[in-house]
Amino acid sequence: MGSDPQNPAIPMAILFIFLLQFSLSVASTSLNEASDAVILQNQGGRKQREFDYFVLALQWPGTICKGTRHCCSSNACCNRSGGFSEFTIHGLWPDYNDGTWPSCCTGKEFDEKEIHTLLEPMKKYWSSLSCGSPSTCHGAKGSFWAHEWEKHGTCSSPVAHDEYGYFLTTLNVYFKYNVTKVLNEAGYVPSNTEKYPLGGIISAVENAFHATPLLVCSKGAVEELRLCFYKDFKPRDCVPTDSQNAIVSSKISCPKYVSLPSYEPGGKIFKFTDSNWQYPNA
Ligand code: U2P
Repeated sequence: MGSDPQNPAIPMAILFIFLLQFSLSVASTSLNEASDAVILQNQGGRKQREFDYFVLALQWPGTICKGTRHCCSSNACCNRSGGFSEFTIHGLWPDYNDGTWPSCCTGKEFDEKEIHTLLEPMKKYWSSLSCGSPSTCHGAKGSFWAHEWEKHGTCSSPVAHDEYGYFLTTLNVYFKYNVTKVLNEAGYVPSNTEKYPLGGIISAVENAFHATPLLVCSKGAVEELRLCFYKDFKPRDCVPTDSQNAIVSSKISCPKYVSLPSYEPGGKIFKFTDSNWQYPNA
């Protein structure tokens, strides 16, 4: 069927109907998605509703490693050659808008085999910076990755469906929103002598990603920087709360001027005792 070149109203009308149908189908999909919100049930039978948004929590190894008192083979502060000059991943956390979050949503236990193709970037960018085995959801002890998957990853449905999807998604978001690069370009580089304005760091991230991050400090040094995302991974402002009872905002947790300490493992000498590394004088 040819269209009348003298009367563009006919194809325009067809286009309009098509666009109308398309937008209605998109709208009905979103409505269905809203009404089909996932209710997750953890092993204890506790029901938890679908999360509202994601927090990508990044840690600053220079600050965390400086507090290392005890070494072991799983602590990258002790055994990483070349030190750290960038943020590494703490976790991707599904959160609620009210500042709380779901946790331990299914009984799916961590299985390293499922992410064997991701191990190289995982070791480098999602390093464990402590020896303590964080307790996992079901009373068991596990690795850092096991903890993050079992506590947070299992709650990230319907966005990430399984362990591989959870870790791959997190790595991709981490690489796409490269905070270290943004800060370096703004002149905020690792240093054991410089102090930087907190507002300047926040503005640099806001200018790059058009959303407000949350910073957590320890003794005046940046310990964590958190970026927040809608479920489609478009950046959004972070909610300045940390747990049900304690409000944590960058302003409360961090002073006006903060440091980004550098860290070289060679700067400290560790001794190896049996399965644990310790400071010589520990
Ligand atoms: O901040 C202390 C710990 O609480 C968990 N947390 C914090 C903020 C948030 O938005 N979501 C969240 O889960 C983290 O627990 P972890 O993963 O370390 O067990 C955070 O470290």
